[in-house]
Amino acid sequence: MKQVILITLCALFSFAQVNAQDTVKKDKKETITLLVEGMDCANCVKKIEKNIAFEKGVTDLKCDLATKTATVTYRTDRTDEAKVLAAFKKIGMEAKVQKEGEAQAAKACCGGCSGSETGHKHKHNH
Ligand SMILES: [Cu+2]
Repeated sequence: MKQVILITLCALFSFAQVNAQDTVKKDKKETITLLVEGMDCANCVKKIEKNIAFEKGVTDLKCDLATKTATVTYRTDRTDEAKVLAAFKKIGMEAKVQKEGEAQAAKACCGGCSGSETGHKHKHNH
Protein backbone atom coordinates (compact mmCIF):
# COMPACT_ATOMS: atom_id res chain seq x y z
CA MET A 1 0.00 0.00 0.00
CA LYS A 2 2.78 2.34 0.90
CA GLN A 3 4.40 1.76 -2.46
CA VAL A 4 1.23 2.67 -4.34
CA ILE A 5 1.07 5.98 -2.53
CA LEU A 6 4.71 6.64 -3.28
CA ILE A 7 4.27 5.92 -6.97
CA THR A 8 1.19 8.12 -7.10
CA LEU A 9 3.05 10.94 -5.38
CA CYS A 10 5.97 10.47 -7.71
CA ALA A 11 3.75 10.62 -10.77
CA LEU A 12 2.00 13.73 -9.48
CA PHE A 13 5.30 15.41 -8.75
CA SER A 14 6.79 14.81 -12.16
CA PHE A 15 3.57 15.90 -13.80
CA ALA A 16 3.69 19.18 -11.89
CA GLN A 17 7.31 19.68 -12.91
CA VAL A 18 6.58 19.20 -16.59
CA ASN A 19 3.78 21.71 -16.27
CA ALA A 20 6.03 24.24 -14.58
CA GLN A 21 8.67 23.88 -17.25
CA ASP A 22 6.05 24.41 -19.89
CA THR A 23 5.10 27.82 -18.56
CA VAL A 24 8.71 28.93 -18.29
CA LYS A 25 9.52 27.84 -21.82
CA LYS A 26 6.60 29.65 -23.33
CA ASP A 27 7.85 32.72 -25.08
CA LYS A 28 4.97 34.24 -26.86
CA LYS A 29 5.77 36.97 -29.26
CA GLU A 30 3.57 39.69 -30.56
CA THR A 31 4.22 41.99 -33.50
CA ILE A 32 2.57 45.35 -33.72
CA THR A 33 2.78 48.09 -36.29
CA LEU A 34 2.94 51.57 -34.88
CA LEU A 35 2.28 54.80 -36.63
CA VAL A 36 4.82 57.22 -35.23
CA GLU A 37 3.97 60.87 -35.47
CA GLY A 38 7.12 62.89 -35.70
CA MET A 39 9.23 60.23 -37.34
CA ASP A 40 10.13 62.36 -40.29
CA CYS A 41 13.82 61.97 -41.00
CA ALA A 42 16.72 59.59 -40.71
CA ASN A 43 17.65 61.01 -37.32
CA CYS A 44 14.26 60.10 -35.93
CA VAL A 45 14.67 56.56 -37.20
CA LYS A 46 18.10 56.33 -35.57
CA LYS A 47 16.69 57.62 -32.33
CA ILE A 48 13.95 55.01 -32.36
CA GLU A 49 16.34 52.24 -33.27
CA LYS A 50 18.76 53.24 -30.52
CA ASN A 51 16.12 53.39 -27.84
CA ILE A 52 13.22 51.12 -28.61
CA ALA A 53 15.29 48.18 -29.80
CA PHE A 54 16.82 47.97 -26.33
CA GLU A 55 13.59 48.25 -24.44
CA LYS A 56 12.91 45.32 -22.17
CA GLY A 57 11.15 42.54 -24.04
CA VAL A 58 11.59 44.01 -27.50
CA THR A 59 13.11 41.42 -29.81
CA ASP A 60 12.77 43.03 -33.19
CA LEU A 61 12.29 46.49 -34.60
CA LYS A 62 11.88 47.80 -38.08
CA CYS A 63 11.31 51.41 -39.01
CA ASP A 64 9.83 52.59 -42.26
CA LEU A 65 10.36 56.27 -42.80
CA ALA A 66 8.17 56.45 -45.89
CA THR A 67 5.07 55.28 -44.05
CA LYS A 68 6.12 56.64 -40.64
CA THR A 69 5.67 53.25 -39.13
CA ALA A 70 7.66 51.13 -36.76
CA THR A 71 7.11 47.40 -36.58
CA VAL A 72 7.89 46.15 -33.12
CA THR A 73 8.11 42.54 -32.03
CA TYR A 74 8.08 41.91 -28.31
CA ARG A 75 7.77 39.11 -25.83
CA THR A 76 4.41 39.17 -24.18
CA ASP A 77 5.82 37.76 -20.96
CA ARG A 78 8.24 40.66 -20.63
CA THR A 79 6.38 43.67 -21.86
CA ASP A 80 3.14 44.76 -23.45
CA GLU A 81 1.72 47.19 -25.95
CA ALA A 82 1.24 49.96 -23.41
CA LYS A 83 4.86 49.74 -22.30
CA VAL A 84 6.13 49.89 -25.87
CA LEU A 85 3.99 52.97 -26.48
CA ALA A 86 5.30 54.50 -23.27
CA ALA A 87 8.85 53.91 -24.47
CA PHE A 88 8.13 55.95 -27.57
CA LYS A 89 6.68 58.69 -25.43
CA LYS A 90 9.82 58.69 -23.33
CA ILE A 91 11.87 59.67 -26.38
CA GLY A 92 9.35 62.35 -27.30
CA MET A 93 7.38 60.53 -29.94
CA GLU A 94 3.72 59.79 -30.12
CA ALA A 95 3.02 56.30 -31.38
CA LYS A 96 -0.31 54.79 -32.26
CA VAL A 97 -1.07 51.18 -32.95
CA GLN A 98 -1.94 50.80 -36.58
CA LYS A 99 -4.68 48.30 -37.23
CA GLU A 100 -4.35 46.02 -40.21
CA GLY A 101 -5.76 47.43 -43.40
CA GLU A 102 -5.43 50.93 -42.07
CA ALA A 103 -2.48 51.74 -44.27
CA GLN A 104 -1.40 55.27 -43.81
CA ALA A 105 -0.85 57.53 -46.76
CA ALA A 106 2.84 58.22 -46.78
CA LYS A 107 3.44 61.83 -46.03
CA ALA A 108 6.87 62.88 -44.92
CA CYS A 109 7.19 66.48 -43.84
CA CYS A 110 10.48 66.76 -45.61
CA GLY A 111 10.85 64.26 -48.40
CA GLY A 112 14.44 63.27 -48.90
CA CYS A 113 15.50 64.79 -45.62
CA SER A 114 18.78 63.22 -44.62
CA GLY A 115 18.74 64.62 -41.15
CA SER A 116 21.18 67.39 -41.88
CA GLU A 117 18.76 69.86 -40.27
CA THR A 118 19.59 72.49 -42.86
CA GLY A 119 16.99 74.24 -44.90
CA HIS A 120 14.03 73.22 -42.79
CA LYS A 121 12.90 73.11 -39.24
CA HIS A 122 11.64 70.10 -37.41
CA LYS A 123 8.83 70.25 -34.91
CA HIS A 124 11.13 68.59 -32.46
CA ASN A 125 14.75 68.65 -31.42
CA HIS A 126 17.13 65.85 -32.12
CU1 LIG B 1 13.43 64.18 -37.65
